[in-house]
Amino acid sequence: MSEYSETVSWSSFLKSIASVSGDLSSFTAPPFILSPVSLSEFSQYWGAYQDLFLGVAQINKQNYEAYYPQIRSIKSPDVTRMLAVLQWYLATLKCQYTSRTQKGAFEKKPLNPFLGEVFVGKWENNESKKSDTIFLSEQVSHHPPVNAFAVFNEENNIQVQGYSQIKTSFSKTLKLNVKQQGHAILETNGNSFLITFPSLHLEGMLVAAPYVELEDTSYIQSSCGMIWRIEYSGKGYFSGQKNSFKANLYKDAKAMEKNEKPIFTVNGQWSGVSTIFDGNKEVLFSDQSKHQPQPLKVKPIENQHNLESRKAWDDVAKAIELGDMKLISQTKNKLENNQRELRKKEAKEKKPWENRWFKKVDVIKTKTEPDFEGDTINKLVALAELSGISIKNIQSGSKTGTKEHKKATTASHWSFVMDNWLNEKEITI
Ligand code: 0T9
Repeated sequence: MSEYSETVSWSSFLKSIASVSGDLSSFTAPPFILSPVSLSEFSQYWGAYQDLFLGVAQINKQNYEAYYPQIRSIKSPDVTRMLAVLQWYLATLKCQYTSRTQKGAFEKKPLNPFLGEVFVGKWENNESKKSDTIFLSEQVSHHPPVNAFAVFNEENNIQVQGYSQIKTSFSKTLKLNVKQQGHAILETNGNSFLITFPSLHLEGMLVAAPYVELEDTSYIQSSCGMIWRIEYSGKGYFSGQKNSFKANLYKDAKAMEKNEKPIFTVNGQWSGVSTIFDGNKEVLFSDQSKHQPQPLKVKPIENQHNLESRKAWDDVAKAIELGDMKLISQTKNKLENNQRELRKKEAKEKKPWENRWFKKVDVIKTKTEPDFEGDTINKLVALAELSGISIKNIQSGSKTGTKEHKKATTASHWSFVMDNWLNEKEITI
């Protein structure tokens, strides 16, 4: 419970939600629940654990047995890589979904990015530029909001890219339910992995202290055939703890569908400790407290481009920090009116906004045109086929057998265009 739970502003906010139930962006929330951080910053967490991220790229035939000395039954570099990918993924979950709300704080409503908003930075690893990890995030659509991102390290030959689009709805009990569309694709040294996104909901709304709990299932399908099925639950299902999960590693999607015995099972809290069942005993798999996220290096606001998130939202962020409702809506309106004017101008001149580093690729159409751009899209199609996961524009991780899959007609996905970044003239890291 937060100190705000009994305030008039919170209860009237809850009432307005209960009566309309719909698009969150249309509500005026009380200032204490507003975050000065834009949603375009959230995808940085894919790279926050540099040790785990780069660690995935370094696995080879010579060293794979040394990665998890406590686990005896690892038989190939592919298995080590699956474990390392899961470990990195779990760490990113912690960053994406809980770190912001620790130490007694709670989830706040992030700023809603505008079309073309970017957020960029890097993780410096040592002297050479090639060994830096670059992070790019771009708001590729405003209605509906879609954020695309890429994290890459040239020297280590590893890259993760993807995009996320969320759909929110309130239940009658004022639970905020969030479904995600999109995916992430990790590529390193000839291996690729399709990562789907879990559904989530916010708990604690009634007491004005919301926090995220993940639910349902997500998958990590590897080009080597193996697949992780990760199931999430809150307090009380697999264990008495919040942020619980259970991940099963299968040799392929067929074995998963048939519920064959998994190669490995990992159990625990994605925000804390998890263990792995090895032969006949449970050993430690991952302890999140042993890994520290590395802060992203971002240019000071003075040196930023107008499209860069922190510069563009600076006035609004300051108003939020002051808790000044009037100033918040003044500064926000200014930004939003500017955006509306821009869209009008573009419509009049018939020059629609052009995305910067990402391109929307129609997978159904391009499948028959072999010369389409973006090798990663080929991988997406291949990995989806291996896993039985739908390639259409429906909830992330839905299977091809579902009604939604049969009903859906489009399959367009955002893909990173490296050349556009290499030719970028205005925005620097
Ligand atoms: C993609 C992530 C996503 C975005 C956020 C639901 C949420 C917006 C989407 C799914 C990232 O990779 C992972 C993490 C957290 C998600 C956010 C948590 C959250 O509360 C917001 C929603 C839209 C709200 O702002 C709810 C407002 C509420 C706190 C007060 C009314």
